[in-house]
Amino acid sequence: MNNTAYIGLGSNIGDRERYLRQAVAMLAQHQHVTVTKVSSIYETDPVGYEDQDQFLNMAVEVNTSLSPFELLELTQNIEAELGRTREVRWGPRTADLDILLYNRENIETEQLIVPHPRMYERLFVLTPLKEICPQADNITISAETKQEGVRVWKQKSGVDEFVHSES
Ligand code: A4P
Ligand code: MG
Repeated sequence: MNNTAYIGLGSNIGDRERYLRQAVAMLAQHQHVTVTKVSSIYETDPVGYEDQDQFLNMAVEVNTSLSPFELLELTQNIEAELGRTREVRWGPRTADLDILLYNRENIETEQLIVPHPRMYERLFVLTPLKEICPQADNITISAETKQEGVRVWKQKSGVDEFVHSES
């Protein structure tokens, strides 16, 4: 369990909070993953493809013995299990899990790019990430980034409360 990774989560269909909680619980259930921190949940205006409902976004920190590629496989399985449809790029989804950081590694393959290439211009990624990730403190939000459209929706709690409370 000696790797630290940060995962960004988003949902904008159906019971959005429930999808986020289920996704975090499914990460936590994996034998080789421990969820160590959870951010607040934010309600965010859609970016990219704007004609869709508001998202809930959050970030989690995990400790894991999985490689970056194994972790990607896990996050994709969770997305599939939570019934994600992929009709429109940047379009609506029940649960989207992006690997934001994996230790301090730089990975550039066809399958996986870490740090996540679009995170630096996305307030809906950086705001929750900065809450839980000391190394993200140094990231400055670029001037072109829209500085609004991200509001706290549910305050941050402990991991156990987050995964187990049913509200
Ligand atoms: N991939 C490469 N690097 C990574 C990584 N670090 N983490 C590859 C996860 N996946 C990575 O992703 C496409 C491919 O990216 C994967 O097969 C994987 O091999 P996807 O999840 O299938 O497609 P997507 O999510 O529709 O596209 P993309 O480009 O990941 O979209 P984004 O950038 O995630 O944007 N607005 C708000 N407010 N909140 C949101 O959460 N999300 C999006 C989606 C748009 N607007 C949003 C939000
Ligand atoms: Mg994605």
